[in-house]
Amino acid sequence: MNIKAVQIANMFDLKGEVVSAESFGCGHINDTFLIGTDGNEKYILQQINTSVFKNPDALMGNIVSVTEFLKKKIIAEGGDPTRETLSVILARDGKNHISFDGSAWRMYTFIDDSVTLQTCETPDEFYASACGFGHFQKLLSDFPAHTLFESIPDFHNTKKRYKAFEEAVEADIVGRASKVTREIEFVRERKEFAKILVEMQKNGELPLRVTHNDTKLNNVMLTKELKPLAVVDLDTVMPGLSVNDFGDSIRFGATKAAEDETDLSKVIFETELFECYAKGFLEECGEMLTEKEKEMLPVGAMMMTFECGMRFLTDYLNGDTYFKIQRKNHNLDRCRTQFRLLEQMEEKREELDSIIKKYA
Ligand code: ADP
Ligand code: GN1
Ligand code: MG
Repeated sequence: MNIKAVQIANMFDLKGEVVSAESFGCGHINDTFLIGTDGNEKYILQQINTSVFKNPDALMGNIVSVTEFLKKKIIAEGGDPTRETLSVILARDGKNHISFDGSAWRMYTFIDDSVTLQTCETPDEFYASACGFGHFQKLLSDFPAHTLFESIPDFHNTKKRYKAFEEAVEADIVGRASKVTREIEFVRERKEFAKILVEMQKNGELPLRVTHNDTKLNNVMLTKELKPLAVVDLDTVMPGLSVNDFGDSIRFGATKAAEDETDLSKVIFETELFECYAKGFLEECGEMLTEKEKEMLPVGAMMMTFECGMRFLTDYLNGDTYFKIQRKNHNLDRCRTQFRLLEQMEEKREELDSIIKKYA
């Protein structure tokens, strides 16, 4: 039991007395706790990572307005607003989060009787996650984008991410660059590629939409029957590109290997998984996407895989200050799986294009 989490949980307006507080989930950014009470209610308590999210007030403003908007839509389509999106629990003083000892904390109801997957075992699971994220995209299609605070500026600006990578190589503050010359070269060979989507957005070929921006498998909850239930981890809901939302799911889920698998022979990009994600995503939100967006979905997959691998490498070079790590070289292991997946996507590009054409 985490005593500090219990103390903080008691500052929120909960039904029942807090009886347990245990670390929960596998997120790389926030610290998450499952809070048990002496009644039937369970809650999710999170310490917001304020070195990543520097303005928790504005961040929570986003989450409250997005979830209120979603709840109205969910009610209108006959769904259950208490289970199909996050519900923010207010603190006893009426605020939507708590500042405690310089840190920021928030509480959600726990979405019970649900499943969060860390890897995909079957195409059906991945299809369900695609429907979940595709539906989320559709529900937010008329959300007023200008009211959203940009919680992490330039989050998927791959061109700027490339610049940050070169700066990390140059500074080499923990002396690791000489250990990863192959990975550095891999990134440099793709310097031009890094710019493609950023430039298409700038010149109007791809529209900015309200997107999730962190669509990995463990950010969508499924029912026990493996049907889509709720999209969580709404910190990065901001204006972004639909192809990146598609792509981030593919980079994480279109393989049976974990993101940090060290045996690269197991890191196999599964075209079959790509296909069932494409099918589910396009069934849910294909109608609202432009022809160009659909055409660029495979590039979104390659871009997010490239960008994420490059971010892991950058963090490794910077001494592991951004992503939580559980072991030595963790970020390097993560980087290598991403680059292995990207190589396979590049080889299979034509096949991926024709799969998209089939469902577009
Ligand atoms: P991070 O930003 O660190 O990834 P998340 O918000 O994704 O944090 O939370 C971590 C994990 O906790 C999620 O992957 C999910 O499994 C679980 N989780 C988050 N919110 C809820 C909730 N309201 N109900 C049940 N589980 C949740
Ligand atoms: C982080 O928060 P989490 O674990 O869902 C990261 C994503 C990365 C992902 C890699 C805010 O996601 O951008 O793609 O790790 N989130 C943030 O697993 O940086
Ligand atoms: Mg998460």
